[in-house]
Amino acid sequence: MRPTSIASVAAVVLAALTALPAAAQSLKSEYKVSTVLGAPFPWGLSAQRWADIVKEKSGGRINLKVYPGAQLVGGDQTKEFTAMRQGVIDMAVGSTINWSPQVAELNLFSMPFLMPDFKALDAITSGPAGKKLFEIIASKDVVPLAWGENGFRELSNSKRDIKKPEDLKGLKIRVVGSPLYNETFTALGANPTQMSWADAQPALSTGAVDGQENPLSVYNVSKLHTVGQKHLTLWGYVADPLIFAVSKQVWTTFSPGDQKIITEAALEAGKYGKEIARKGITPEDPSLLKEIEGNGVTITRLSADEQKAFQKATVAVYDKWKAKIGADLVTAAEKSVAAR
Ligand code: X2X
Repeated sequence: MRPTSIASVAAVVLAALTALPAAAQSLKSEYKVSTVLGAPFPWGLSAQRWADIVKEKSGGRINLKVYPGAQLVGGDQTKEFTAMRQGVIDMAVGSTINWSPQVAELNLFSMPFLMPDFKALDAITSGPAGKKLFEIIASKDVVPLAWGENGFRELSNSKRDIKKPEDLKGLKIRVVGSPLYNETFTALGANPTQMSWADAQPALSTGAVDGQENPLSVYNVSKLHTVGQKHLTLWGYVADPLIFAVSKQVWTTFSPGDQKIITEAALEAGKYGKEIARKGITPEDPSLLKEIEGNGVTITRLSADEQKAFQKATVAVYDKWKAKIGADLVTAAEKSVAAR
């Protein structure tokens, strides 16, 4: 070997060696995690739990920071998925509703009266439909890691108790995200209007809208009783799981060991999120319901027949969207619910 080639081999070896520590240090000082709701909402608490576990398990090397209020996308929660896809947002704990404009199949969870209870929701997310949805998300440059929970979305308004579809007639109801919500509320005789959560709260307090639908934890932490939302109906028409996910562009920069840490932490945080989102709203533990009633709110519980009337009124919407979402996927979900 001539001296010059020895020198050039040495240069290559040296470059490779110096690149090693550089690769090990390629972690960013902060990974931005987008959410709509921060702590003390269960949503934000579960995102924070993800960050805490990752920090601990990585010995402080990997720093996730939660940015609530969809602030990384200027408050427009329906742009979160696209921003993550493009790598503008590193990570998110996002709602299937907010991602449904980009991932149409996620409308599955917004199908009226598909899921009668938590078992049904879990049967879907842990079954073939849930697996398929993760595959679809992964095909769009976003790596889904775990399911979390916002919750069953119950109906509140400032005007009257809602016991039958006719009671909704003419009420202005704030909805989010997908046109499926517009169609569901229109079928029920209401007057739906779409807006972000950031816009919804002032709209409720000025009376620009009469009502909204959100999980009871959201209703309570947001103190919606203080903006006139004194009529609450438990109708369980849809449930809203969350997904812990990482932008693919960011994901590929992590070592397999760090990917494992981030995945396991997401699974643990998701489990925790489900637990706290379900607290206080079951027959065994109605503490949150009691607290809401204590604030002077009338809670209307529907009998099976009363609930059927709402379901009947939305069947045409369900059938139309079953075809739109994909009959195979919806059928797989229906089978998981039936077999729960
Ligand atoms: O906007 C809503 O209603 C909320 C907070 O539940 C979601 O982000 C889906």
